[in-house]
Amino acid sequence: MKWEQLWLNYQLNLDYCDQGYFNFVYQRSQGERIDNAVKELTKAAKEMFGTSLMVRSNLQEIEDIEDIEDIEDIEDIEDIENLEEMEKIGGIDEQGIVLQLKEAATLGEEGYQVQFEGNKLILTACEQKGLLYGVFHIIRQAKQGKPLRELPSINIPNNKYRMLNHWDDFEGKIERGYSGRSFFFNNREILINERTLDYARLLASMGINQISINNVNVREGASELITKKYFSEVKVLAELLEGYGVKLFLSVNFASPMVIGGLDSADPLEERVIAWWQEKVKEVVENVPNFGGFLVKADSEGWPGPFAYHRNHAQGANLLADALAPYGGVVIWRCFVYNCQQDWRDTTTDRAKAAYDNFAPLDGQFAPNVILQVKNGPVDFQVREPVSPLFGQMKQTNQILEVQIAQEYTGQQVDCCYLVPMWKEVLDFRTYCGEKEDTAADTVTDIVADTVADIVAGRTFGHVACGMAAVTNTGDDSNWTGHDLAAANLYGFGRLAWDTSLSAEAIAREWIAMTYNLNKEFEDTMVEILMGSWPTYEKYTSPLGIGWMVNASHHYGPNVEAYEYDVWGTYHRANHRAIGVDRTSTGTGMTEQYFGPNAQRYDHIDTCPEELLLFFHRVDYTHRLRRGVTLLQHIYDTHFEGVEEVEEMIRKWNTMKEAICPVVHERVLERFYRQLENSKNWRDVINTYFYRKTLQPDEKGRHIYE
Ligand code: GCV
Repeated sequence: MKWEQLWLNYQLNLDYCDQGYFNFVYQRSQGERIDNAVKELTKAAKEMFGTSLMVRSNLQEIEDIEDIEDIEDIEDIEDIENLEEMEKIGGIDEQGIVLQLKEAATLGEEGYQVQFEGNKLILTACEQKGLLYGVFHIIRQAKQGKPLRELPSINIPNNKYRMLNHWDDFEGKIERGYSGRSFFFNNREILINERTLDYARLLASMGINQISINNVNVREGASELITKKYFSEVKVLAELLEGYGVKLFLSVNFASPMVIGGLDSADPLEERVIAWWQEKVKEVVENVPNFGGFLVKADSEGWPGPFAYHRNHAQGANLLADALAPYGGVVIWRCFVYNCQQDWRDTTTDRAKAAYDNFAPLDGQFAPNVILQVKNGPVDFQVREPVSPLFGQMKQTNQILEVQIAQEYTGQQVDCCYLVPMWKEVLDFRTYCGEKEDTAADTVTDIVADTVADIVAGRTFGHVACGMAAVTNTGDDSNWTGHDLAAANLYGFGRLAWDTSLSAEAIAREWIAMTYNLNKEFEDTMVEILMGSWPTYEKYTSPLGIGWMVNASHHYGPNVEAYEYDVWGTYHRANHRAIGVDRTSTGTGMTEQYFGPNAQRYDHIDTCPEELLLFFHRVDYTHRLRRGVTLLQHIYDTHFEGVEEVEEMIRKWNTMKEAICPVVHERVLERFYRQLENSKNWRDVINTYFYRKTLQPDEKGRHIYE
């Protein structure tokens, strides 16, 4: 199957002011990633400007220069050590881009610097990766039609880890995948082809530097990925990705010593288990030298973990971390640990408290190469959740923020839902984790950098291994993401993970400019569609942070009580009078997991942000919201509005018919019609449910089915 190029689809733009720079590349330093950067520049120059990029590299130039007769100063060609020197002597002075590696402590491993000298743009980095990212930035600038002189002079990523997690199963299906099958696996074989290469290019272009390729639910024999049966393919894949600055990780089963090792235990404190992991990691690293490490889902939704041996998660994670440490590898350990066998009649157990309860007390006990991966919210990627209270609690533990690009609960890439605004809210959330600091004279008392973005970037506690990860939304559909507009989420995640200060709108505009060729008016229309899409989705689905109310198992479409009497701990407990779980200090006590100002804000119904009202409080339908309407009326209003807004999105999309390629326009339109049906279904099911509970009609007399 042929696949599209997303934002790397270089279109001809002969009006671009700085295309002259794409005539020459002076490659002053050598290496595989730099070669890949040059290949990308060559491709971009050809497709955007019809130019054949001339590449001058040290080695080539030494050969070329022998042909230059009038360079009298050169007595011994071997004395010329580098291209820079030769450029001076030989007068090679065409407009172009210089790529050079130089020591510069401030740029770190991945940053780059842009300077202009005469008619050359000098791109400098300490490591090859920096040049690769810099080149993609130059191309991005050109693709948006912006002058190269407007590039920031220095660009360094905010987060060290910028990771995608694939939930690809070994047979080729993708868990919560809505865009076809895996392009990594088919029938327990690893796929490596032209598409893999294009994927690596896409990853580097948005700044992603780590991926785990297999599902955290390590099923269908995927445990064998760390056996000799698969080493040669894993190695080839790791090398291909490495060429684009991407480290390969594998998800592993905590019980691997039993599943593939023939032991009868996986107890993290048992000597033979420890020895097994050490031997296993050695074998992996010997065969796959670029290997990044493991991603682990343990004691979670039925998957094995240290609890089976009465050990805690620090003991579990350290077992793998100690084995990886000699090779510089890391363990990314997920905090998605909760009781999934709850009795709905038990009102004291609160799933939302579980990650905090299981991990916060272990702060200080994790090995330095363990990184805890924490979902953005305390439950599970719902359309609206508060930020997980675990952020800020673990001062001595590396943390990664996990979000979900795949829209499991936000429309499954059928409904348009641009998620960058949600992630921005999470990143900008102030935890107030500095407030409880010791006030003794010699300790830091004011930690002002206390947002989630600060914490995962390492600014708050000085962690060096931390960042952001996301469950990806890619598959083998020709457009990669099922819904064409869902590619904005993929791109947006990468860009945000690199620079958390970017606004959601700026990212949307950038993605649009990179992907489509639109005038300002159409760009604005598309921005409106994207920016309005999350609030719209929220309006027609479950109200005010209550979450769930989806069909069981596949999680698409409304089903108010599907999880109400089930074991998953996701209850709304609606009756004829009220709805919601009391998570305040007089309820389950979850609000107390937050630092002072947040704990107080969430604890009181009058100060609780209304979009989270039903997450933290049990509220009567007659309760008046700040805008004066009752809770019940708010539910009715938002559900009618949600459908109207989808209709408006479709109207807007139709105004863009001339501006978007017909195949894409039609593809998106088809999704919008499905979204409209979905929104109507949600509206009617939710409104009818609450009408039946309360027997109170809509104040505005709109139709609610009985
Ligand atoms: C990979 C949710 C999803 C599961 C997923 C799990 C997780 O429960 O429904 O499909 O499993 O999250 O994050 O591990």
